[in-house]
Amino acid sequence: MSYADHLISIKQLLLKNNAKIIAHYYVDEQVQRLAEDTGGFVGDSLEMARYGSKQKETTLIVAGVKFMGETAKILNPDKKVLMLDIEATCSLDTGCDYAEFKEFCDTHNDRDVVVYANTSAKVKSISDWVVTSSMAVPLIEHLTSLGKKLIWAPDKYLGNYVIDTTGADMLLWDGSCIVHEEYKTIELKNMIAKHPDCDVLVHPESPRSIIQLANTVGSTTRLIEASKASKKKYIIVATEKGILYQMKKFSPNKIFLEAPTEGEGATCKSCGRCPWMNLNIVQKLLDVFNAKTNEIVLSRDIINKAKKPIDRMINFNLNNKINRAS
Ligand code: CIZ
Repeated sequence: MSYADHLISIKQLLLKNNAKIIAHYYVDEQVQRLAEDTGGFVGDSLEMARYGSKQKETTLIVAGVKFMGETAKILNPDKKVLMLDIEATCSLDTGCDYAEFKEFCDTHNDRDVVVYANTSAKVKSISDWVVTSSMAVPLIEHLTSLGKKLIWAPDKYLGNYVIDTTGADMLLWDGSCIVHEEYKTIELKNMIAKHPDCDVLVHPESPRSIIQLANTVGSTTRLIEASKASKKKYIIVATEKGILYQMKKFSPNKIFLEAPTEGEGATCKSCGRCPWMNLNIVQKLLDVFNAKTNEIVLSRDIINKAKKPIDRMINFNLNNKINRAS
């Protein structure tokens, strides 16, 4: 089937089922295009959640990973939320088990609990704050100015970046993203040396030695903005390569290079591609309404508890007018 045929079929299915597609920057390029061309949305997890809440359609199709579907459900409990693939998860989410995390929090109950959006609804339900990478630094600065001691979970690299930037007193959970953890420092230095006329854009889920080589460190939205603003010919990108679709769309004349994941210490995970984001393929957009097993189901209790720290995040963002591109 051609792209045009897919587009016609998917538009009809969406109309018939009163549905809209909400996709993440990290999914397959064709899926992002189909979301855009059917009047849906592509963005980071915070924007996806916000956008979903404003739609009149009764069904949201989430092309991304499970925590994004759960956040969409928490903010839209009366809508049906369908994942393109219910097995699509995230190593940060699976690496932060609810029972173990609860024990950790109970042991340090003098600390406020801040969790990254990349966690399960259950983990969010026992947290004080949810953050995305776009607002981690300003929120932690704010909490630190109030004299708060914190627990941070699950990404230790993002946690360390926040501590380096804000000086916060945070206990870190030992989690990591299997994609960002794989970037290789010596190989990145070599790539920069080969392309001196370059900007280096790095997501803060990367190790500190990679972050130290960046011109810009930030969320997916921030990195896309930085790629647009860059005056350089070469842009080296250290984040999931699905994002390159958006970057190339806005800057067709720039040359984008994927930060190296091969080299000393590389494993079969080192491909710069998230295996779970990669489950979001076009065929599943055609099958999504018949799949039966891909609906996000959460109890009212979890929805009510997890909504509190998510609402706090959204309100903090609004009150502090954090730039969408930060
Ligand atoms: O929050 C998100 O969407 C993720 C996973 C990354 C980012 O930086 O936007």
